[in-house]
Amino acid sequence: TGVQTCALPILMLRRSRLALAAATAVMAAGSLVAVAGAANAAGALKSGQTVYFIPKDTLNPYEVIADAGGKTALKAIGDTQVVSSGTADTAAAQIPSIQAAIAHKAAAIVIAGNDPKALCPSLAAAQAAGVKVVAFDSDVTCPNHIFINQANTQQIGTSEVDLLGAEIGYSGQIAILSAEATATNQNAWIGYMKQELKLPKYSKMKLVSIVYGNDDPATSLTVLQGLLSAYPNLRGIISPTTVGISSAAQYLDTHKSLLKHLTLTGLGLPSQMKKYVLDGTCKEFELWNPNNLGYLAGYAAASLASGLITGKAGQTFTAGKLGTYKILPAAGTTGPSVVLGPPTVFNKANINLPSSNF
Ligand code: RAM
Repeated sequence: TGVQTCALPILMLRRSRLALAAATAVMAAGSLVAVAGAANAAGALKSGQTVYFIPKDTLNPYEVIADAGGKTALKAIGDTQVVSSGTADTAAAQIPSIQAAIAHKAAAIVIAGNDPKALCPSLAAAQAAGVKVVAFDSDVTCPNHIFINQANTQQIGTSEVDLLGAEIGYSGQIAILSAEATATNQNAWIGYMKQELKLPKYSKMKLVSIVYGNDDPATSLTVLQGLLSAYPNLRGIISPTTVGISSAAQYLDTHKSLLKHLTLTGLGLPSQMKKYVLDGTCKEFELWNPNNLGYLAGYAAASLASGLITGKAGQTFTAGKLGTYKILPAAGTTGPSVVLGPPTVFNKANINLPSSNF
């Protein structure tokens, strides 16, 4: 891209000059990136393209908000969004939507993977037909895509354990109420939770069970009840899914005696959790802005589909009101990725703020 071919000579210039000249070169590098970014925003994005957003499912309010952010971005560019997925969080339910994107000659697909690998053959078929692939929310391990990550994966995992630990005095049995067992995002966060729990600070906190509510409120409630009867001394639950935490909060709200020994935290939508924070059922939880996540993914997809980026680490693109983002190198099985930003902890102090209104 323009950004890359510009950046290289400036780097060489900076290396070849003495300290005095280096300051000027740094300024030049900064402004050149800024100019390239502005050019992206100004008009090089192609309008009239169709982008398929394929969320984990079409019913989850979190996914609906993320898709709406994507629509705002694509509308501003002059592109069209189609939202298509199943109602259950399985890869099988997403495959017809990938096929529809191919049939309708979509320029790009933005997908939240219900499974890291099972979607790869269908996504490869899409790529063979010229469709660019972006994952958001939950990554896929297929080649040639970028992942729009909501926040640093390790930070999400470790901070969840930190929040719960501080609330329960770093002691007692804890459990995780997750989404579907194949979800790349929850599994990655849980991996870091387990790693964090190995630190000496958490030696008295014991992870006794992980249950899967499949991001379905009824299933989440059933597995929660099973968990509570199997572990009557449970001190804490981390639910790293907005569906799981809101289902659990709803149950605990009507079974308040459990709150004498049980603490709930995780990743929740402020709009769903506000009631439970204000009445003390859940003291604090975390999230990022899912609308911005979809918006960023929309710009990433349009930038790929317009040929402004190819998805290589180090490339930058402009995401409208959010500014310029850089593609980070692949790490392990993730990415290459773009990170939206750090999560926010929500509690009584900020749950009523207009900025928490999502
Ligand atoms: C649920 C979904 C989604 C996740 C959020 C935190 O809505 O599982 O993938 O990112 O929770």
